[in-house]
Amino acid sequence: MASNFRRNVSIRGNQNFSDIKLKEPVRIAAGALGVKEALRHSFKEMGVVRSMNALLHMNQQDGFSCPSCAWPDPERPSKVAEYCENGAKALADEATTSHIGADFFAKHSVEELSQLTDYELNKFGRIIEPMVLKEGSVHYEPISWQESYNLISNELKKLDSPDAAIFYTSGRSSNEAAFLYGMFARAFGTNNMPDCSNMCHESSGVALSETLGIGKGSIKLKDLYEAEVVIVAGQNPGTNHPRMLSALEKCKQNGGKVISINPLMESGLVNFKNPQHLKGWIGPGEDIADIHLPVRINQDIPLIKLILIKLAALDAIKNDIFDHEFLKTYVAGYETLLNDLKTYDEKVLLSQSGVDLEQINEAVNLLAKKSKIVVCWAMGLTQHKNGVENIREYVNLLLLKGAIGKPNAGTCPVRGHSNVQGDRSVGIMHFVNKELNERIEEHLGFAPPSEEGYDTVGAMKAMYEGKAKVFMCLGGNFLMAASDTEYTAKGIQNCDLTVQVSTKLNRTHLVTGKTALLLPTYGRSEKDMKDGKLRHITIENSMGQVRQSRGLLKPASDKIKSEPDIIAELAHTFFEGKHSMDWKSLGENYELIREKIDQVVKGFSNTEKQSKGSGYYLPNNVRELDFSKLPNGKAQLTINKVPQHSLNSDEYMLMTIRSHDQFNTTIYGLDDRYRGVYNERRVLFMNPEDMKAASLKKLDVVDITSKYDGVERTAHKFKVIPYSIPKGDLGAYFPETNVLIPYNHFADRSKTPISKSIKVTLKKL
Ligand SMILES: Nc1nc2c(c(=O)[nH]1)N[C@H]1C(S)=C(S)[C@@H](COP(=O)(O)OP(=O)(O)OC[C@H]3O[C@@H](n4cnc5c(=O)[nH]c(N)nc54)[C@H](O)[C@@H]3O)O[C@H]1N2
Ligand SMILES: Nc1nc2c(c(=O)[nH]1)N[C@H]1C(S)=C(S)[C@@H](COP(=O)(O)OP(=O)(O)OC[C@H]3O[C@@H](n4cnc5c(=O)[nH]c(N)nc54)[C@H](O)[C@@H]3O)O[C@H]1N2
Ligand SMILES: [Mo]
Repeated sequence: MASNFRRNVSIRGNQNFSDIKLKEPVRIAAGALGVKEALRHSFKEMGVVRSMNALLHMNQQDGFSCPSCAWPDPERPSKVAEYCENGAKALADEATTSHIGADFFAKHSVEELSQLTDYELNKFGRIIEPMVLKEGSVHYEPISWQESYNLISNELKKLDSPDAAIFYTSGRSSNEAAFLYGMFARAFGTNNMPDCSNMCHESSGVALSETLGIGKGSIKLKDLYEAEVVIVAGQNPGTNHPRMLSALEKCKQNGGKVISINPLMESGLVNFKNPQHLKGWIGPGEDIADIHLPVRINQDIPLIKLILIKLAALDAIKNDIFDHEFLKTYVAGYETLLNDLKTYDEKVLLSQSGVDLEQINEAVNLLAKKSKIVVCWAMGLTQHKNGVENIREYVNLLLLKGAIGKPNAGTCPVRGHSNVQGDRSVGIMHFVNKELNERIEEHLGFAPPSEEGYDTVGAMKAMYEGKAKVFMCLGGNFLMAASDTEYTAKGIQNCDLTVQVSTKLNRTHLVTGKTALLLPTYGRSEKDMKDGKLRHITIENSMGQVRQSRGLLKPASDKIKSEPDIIAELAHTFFEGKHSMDWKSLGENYELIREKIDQVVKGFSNTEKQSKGSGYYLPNNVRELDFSKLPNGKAQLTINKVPQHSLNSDEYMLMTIRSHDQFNTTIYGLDDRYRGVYNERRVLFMNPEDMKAASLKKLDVVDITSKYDGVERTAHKFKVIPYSIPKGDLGAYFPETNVLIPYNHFADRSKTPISKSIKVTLKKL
């Protein structure tokens, strides 16, 4: 067939409306309703026995870790399984008994499938055998595992330079798989290892490394229980980290206070019922947030600056608000910061923040008296042009209060994917870590490349410009997760070969390179057997704790393989058995991988005893108050600019957020129960006064357009919904709105796309 053959595939799928229903937003999260909802999902997807069996073992000490978020498990073994509605949904989605293989793909072409929505694609179920989409064809067909490895090896060997290959990782992979994958990319000769964290908490990593010397959070789960104040900023735990609500509830029962900083009043922060104990099923539930500060989108810096200015004014009276002893001993930049705070006009900061002065004063009074303060945050802070600065500003608050490195205080970036933190720890990174490279050379016997590779936006650009020709993904859905969907699609289609190691069908399987491979793998809940023995993997949770995870369900098919097996067999094929690493044995025996991890990655100690039960903590310099790697050996206070938005009169600031029925690009259902939206995802949350000013009525249909550098990008057909959101701000779901995000606009230094602050205009249809 002609080599210029382009498949006629859609990046948007069907955009017809369903029959939308609206209700009042629900203020009470979780509780009995949550569990009922969870069970409804799992029974439908997996059948009764399979789901009960699985749910009972999820997050138990001898079971498997929830495949949903990275929130840690309580350290004492719980009698009742610790899981939440969305964890149960994630499990049901992975353990579904619907399967697709050769027959399915013979019947449906990629062109036809691409006309469906992401929701419909996911519903088809698990992929159960390796498939290839040959050049010039629109149907996937079966291929053997060995032929797949041969195909990838041949394409890799054809490249002019190893840097024409890209190896993406999504954060669900185990430490074992991620380690092998990262070492294979390096052994092949490239640091092109973009990962989902580039689109996620990279801003946190950069900000925390600069200020505190480690790109991870500092608290442990139990620190939350007795914190005096917990700030939850830019995060929607009721939907995305429901088990965090149990920890906040414990904190409140111990007398702690919670401040929520968010443009939206998210359910769960306002009222929470804990389904894990009886009271939650029947009682009135717990009000979690004592103070809610409805900050305007991307105006956290002016808000926090104003709080700091007010705290500094109180401190000037008796020197008893900031922790001066702590500042003297451990912190650099105090005088400079205080002088900088004097240069702002409080009135301007107040109006930029959009919050009432009274509410801010309430927060200031609370913070003034307390020092056991934890700040928790997620995407609401990281996905802005100034994402790194946002986080540094919150770190300023913690440092001034001496709320770092002591019990019940510190930083808590709440991670997304269940092992995104572990993947980075064991070597998935586009940048060069000299120490790691030295240990690789010493213990693995080869010299890793020393040039920085592509991160996510770098990878998108390289593919678009034709500089990268082989694109392999260990999990994820790169096309829909990345910004600028159209640009990303063109890039992916420029590749000669795209390879997806996946569990379920998604659009990155349909919009592909000339040749595409679909390599199906186990989910976390499935039994990984080798020679009659059950194998386990390890993962690292959001708080730096490493523990084992062991699946228990029968795998979706006997033709699928574990991720470590796939990578090891590929590497063995590629190197033809001639490499300093014995790839074949590593794939067969995870203990050997763990031995290598322990040698190469600082702090890992994966002996059976250590990683069993609740596992062990990786070293964390902040917990030890050791800032020796930072300038002058001190934690750094920083000066962060106030973001200037300069919106035109017809422009709004749009944040792209998650509904209650999705896990990133995997759409479980069409409802966003807590926000009262049913049966539709193409909706736009808008302030009622803004609607009036723009002559828009409830359920009017609009096109959303962004214009950056003279280029217009449009997301078509969204229904407007009046919602309690600051004036000038809008909210809509990702990934439908990713077409609006320009590929070349991202956070300074972390390069996280600006998914939470996109300037847009609206056009009524
Ligand atoms: N069920 C479920 N669980 C998940 C996921 C999922 O999709 N579904 N995804 C996982 C992943 S990978 C991640 S990274 C996390 C994401 O977890 P979250 O970050 O909670 O997810 P988002 O829906 O992006 O929510 C961002 C929140 O920030 C607020 N926000 C937006 N802009 C601003 C701002 O400028 N300032 C402040 N203060 N707030 C702002 C929004 O109103 C919203 O409440 O969840 C993880 N867990
Ligand atoms: N506009 C906008 N864009 C965003 C965000 C946003 O808030 N707004 N959030 C960003 C964030 S925080 C993130 S983390 C990224 C997420 O980006 P990704 O991690 O790339 O996307 P996911 O949707 O989590 O990937 C889902 C796919 O992973 C595969 N999968 C699931 N489980 C497994 C497994 O165990 N192994 C393997 N090999 N595959 C598996 C399935 O095939 C599934 O279709 O998206 C980012 N994109
Ligand atoms: Mo994420």
